[in-house]
Amino acid sequence: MAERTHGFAGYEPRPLEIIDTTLREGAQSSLMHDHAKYAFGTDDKIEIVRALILYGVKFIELFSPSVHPKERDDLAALREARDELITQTGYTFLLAHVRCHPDDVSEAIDAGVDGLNLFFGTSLLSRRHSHGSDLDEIARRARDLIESIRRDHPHLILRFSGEDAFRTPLNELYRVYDSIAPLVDRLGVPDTVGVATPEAIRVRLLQLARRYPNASWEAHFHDDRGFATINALTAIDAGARYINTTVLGIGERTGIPSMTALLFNLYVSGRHRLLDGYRLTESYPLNVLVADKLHMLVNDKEPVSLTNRTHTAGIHQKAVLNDPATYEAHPLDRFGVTEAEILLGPLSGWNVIHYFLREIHYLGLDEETAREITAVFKERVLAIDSVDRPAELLLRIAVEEFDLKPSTPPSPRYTDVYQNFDPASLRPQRPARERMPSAFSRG
Ligand code: HCA
Ligand code: CU
Repeated sequence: MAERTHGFAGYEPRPLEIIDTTLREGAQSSLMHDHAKYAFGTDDKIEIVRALILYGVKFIELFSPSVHPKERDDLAALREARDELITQTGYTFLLAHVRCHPDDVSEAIDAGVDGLNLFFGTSLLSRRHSHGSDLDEIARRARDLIESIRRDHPHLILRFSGEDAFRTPLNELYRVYDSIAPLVDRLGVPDTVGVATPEAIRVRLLQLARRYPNASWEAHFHDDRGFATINALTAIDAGARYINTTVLGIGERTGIPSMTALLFNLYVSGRHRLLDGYRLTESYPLNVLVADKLHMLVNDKEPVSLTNRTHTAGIHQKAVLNDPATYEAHPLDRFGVTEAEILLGPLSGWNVIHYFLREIHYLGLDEETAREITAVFKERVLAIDSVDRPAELLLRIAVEEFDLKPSTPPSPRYTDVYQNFDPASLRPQRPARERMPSAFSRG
């Protein structure tokens, strides 16, 4: 490992370090294809970075400033946002994702990042079709560049990844990593096209750890086969300390692991030591924040979501009434999926209120009305006494002031929808439709 004479030197990495890449990998999501609809503006990025820092993330990956002048300007704004939080949360490292190219590197350094996440395609396909360098040339160019960065900027945190590492035969990966491993703080093994299986990861990380016993490993898995989260969990078991995630798992094609899905899985499998320093109850609000930027709800494949606390099947509902644990195995309230967070979370907006009123309480309303109700609710909710639950206030406003009625008679199947938000609701309750009137007529 390199001599650590920089700011990172004083930092003791936790057993699990999330390297969040929502603003780099996430911004490459296919969702961003429709730029007019979805895009992270500077203010969005600041909000996301602040939320990540407050959540407990210490490493945030950003685009290289060479990608676009806008990225360079945004980087300055994000550094400022980060600096404002240092006294509250300690230091957060901002890392630029850069090609092994001297111009990209110097632009990132000039922009004042704390570290560089360098990458160079090592698989035969990227050698042939992407950059055209052979293995020896990759090794030489990366090594020369990294040596010069080390010499001139010893404080920088350096990582090197062989892009498409899981389609690069091990002996070929060795030819590149052998000369680079002693120079960097972390080695990355990205599964760029989502081919890896848990078994392949276990074997490969074991072999790599044997060859480079002093290296720290960073893992990055794409979800093409639906394995991204299980692969990340496996990599952690196999010794990777640094894991790339994004909020909601957004990224190229099917994306990479969702941060909250990963932490949730670690929690339910009792790996609490790995969760040190992460504010798990902020998980749901963080998901809502990013979903909101994408003009969507937290998606239904995300474990830390509102939809994961609803039960529609009649037979499920009956059992849940007797004991919610029958169909709810997981403590989602620990991850912030509670009525209070849903409605009062600092990031809750009109669309979650729209969903809450329509899908949870079956009130017929359009988006415009949801916006209006949200404005009234937000203004009034600050003044309510602690006995008055926010959901009751919201329903009173919706029914008494906006005259909302239950939407078109729900089909019999949907009368049985049942939600379980709070630990208090662990006691038996009547079905949702019967409960509804008491929710807004108090006492
Ligand atoms: C990319 C590809 C990448 C890089 C990951 C890494 C991948 O978009 O440049 O630098 O470790 O999946 O290989 O995201
Ligand atoms: Cu990727």
